[in-house]
Amino acid sequence: MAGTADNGLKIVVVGGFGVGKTTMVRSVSEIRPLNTEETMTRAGEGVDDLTGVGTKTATTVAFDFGRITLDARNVLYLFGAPGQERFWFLWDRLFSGTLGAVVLVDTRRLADSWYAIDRLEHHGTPFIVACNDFGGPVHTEQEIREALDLPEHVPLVECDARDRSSSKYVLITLLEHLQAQALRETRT
Ligand SMILES: Nc1nc2c(ncn2[C@@H]2O[C@H](COP(=O)(O)OP(=O)(O)OP(=O)(O)O)[C@@H](O)[C@H]2O)c(=O)[nH]1
Ligand SMILES: [Mg+2]
Repeated sequence: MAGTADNGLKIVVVGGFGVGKTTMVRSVSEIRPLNTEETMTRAGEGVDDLTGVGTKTATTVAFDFGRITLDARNVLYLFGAPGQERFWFLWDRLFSGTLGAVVLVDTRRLADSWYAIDRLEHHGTPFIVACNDFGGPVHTEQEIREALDLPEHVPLVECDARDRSSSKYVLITLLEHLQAQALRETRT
């Protein structure tokens, strides 16, 4: 990796099992991302709830890692969290030193995102919520905000994690949110 960038910004993509975190890190990273995926085996049957993610064959067991160069001095390091409940103990470590987070949501399984939001609020890590398009029922923004108990100041966007420009837009929304928050803090 280039030794020139002197400002590494850490961003985490978090959310429930199979919401598309690895897909998002893969689609935006400019390096071939490090994935710590393992094939899902029959041992996971009955443990992993595959409702809505029936065709899934691999799952993240540690984290995904990707990189995006912003300019000559600033680099984004993207970490994708593991989604399965038995790996959630890794999240608190992953959140340390994080500038901000994207909570990816599958609107068919909104409750799966509660824990991620709860942990981020606990850590005081700023975040935005991105609804990944799985072709599920269309909810209004208000319905999603209510289901997630999401305050008005937290941005809520839609995305397709498989699409590079869509995933980029999510990251830009997060960076703008962080910038706006930093501005507010310097004024007060
Ligand atoms: N339809 C649709 N499928 C998607 C989208 N994003 C990801 N997928 C698919 O959903 C499945 C799960 O994606 P992953 O990226 O592995 O999800 P994950 O959140 O990393 O999963 P874990 O690490 O196991 O928690 C894969 O089969 C993807 O191809 C999307 O935007 N739309
Ligand atoms: Mg994954």
